[in-house]
Formats: sequence, C-alpha cells, structure tokens
Amino acid sequence: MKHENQSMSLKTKKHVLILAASVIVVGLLTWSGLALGIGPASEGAPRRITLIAKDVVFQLPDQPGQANPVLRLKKGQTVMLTLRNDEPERVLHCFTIGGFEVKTSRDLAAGESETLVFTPDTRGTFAYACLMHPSMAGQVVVE
Ligand SMILES: [Cu+2]
Repeated sequence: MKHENQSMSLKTKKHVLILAASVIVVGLLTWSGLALGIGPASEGAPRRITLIAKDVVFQLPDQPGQANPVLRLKKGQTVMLTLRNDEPERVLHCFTIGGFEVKTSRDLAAGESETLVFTPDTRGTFAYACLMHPSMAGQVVVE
C-alpha cells in the first residue's frame, strides 16, 4: 500500500511538471507573437500601410495629393493595412481587394479605422476599391 501511494505522488508530480512546461511554451509563443507585431522593422516584419479615405478618394499620409495610389506589395510579406476614414462629415467607406480575402468587416464612419492583416501569396496586379464610391479605386501590385 505504501509503495502504491508513492507511485501516485510521482505521477502527480509529473503532471504538474507537464502543466508548468505547457504554460512556459504558451508564454513564449505569446511573447514571440508580440515581438513580431511590435518589434523593429526587419526583413520578416510585417509591412505597415495606412490608407486614408478622404475627399472620396484613397490617399497615403505622405502623398496627400495623389488619389488612389498604386500599392506595391511583396509576395509572402505580411501586410498590416489600416484604413482610416478621415472624412469631415458623414460619409461611409470600406476597402476591399479583388481576388484577395481582404475586406473591412463593416463600412467605416468618419473618424473610424480598421486594420486588415494579410499576406499576398500571388504575384500580379489586383484592384482595390471602396464598394460605395466609384471614384475610390486603385491597383495593388504584388511583386
Ligand atoms: Cu467610399
């Protein structure tokens, strides 16, 4: 009987060790995920793009005069694209890329933004657009 009790307690210890190891592994995975998301730019880091919807066209923050700029992306590089509706009034905008599973989850009201994360896996030229405004259409080139 005494011997049986001892083996039971050893088993319990083993379980506790496995549990502790699992917690550490999950913690490390979470940490590396965070590091990928907020770490400094490197070759494997996601490309961050902010696309502003204003005056019923799409614009990049550093090229405010250019309507619906061509978005040049790299195949295999993850993109974090933030669409920001900067209209001064009540105009809704959305964003979608034809041929990609990329679309805002809803129409964004003035002042709202949404970040879409995707990884282009095909080279080529694709169309992006706001489905509500024909003046909001441009090209995505995946190289
Ligand atoms: Cu729109």
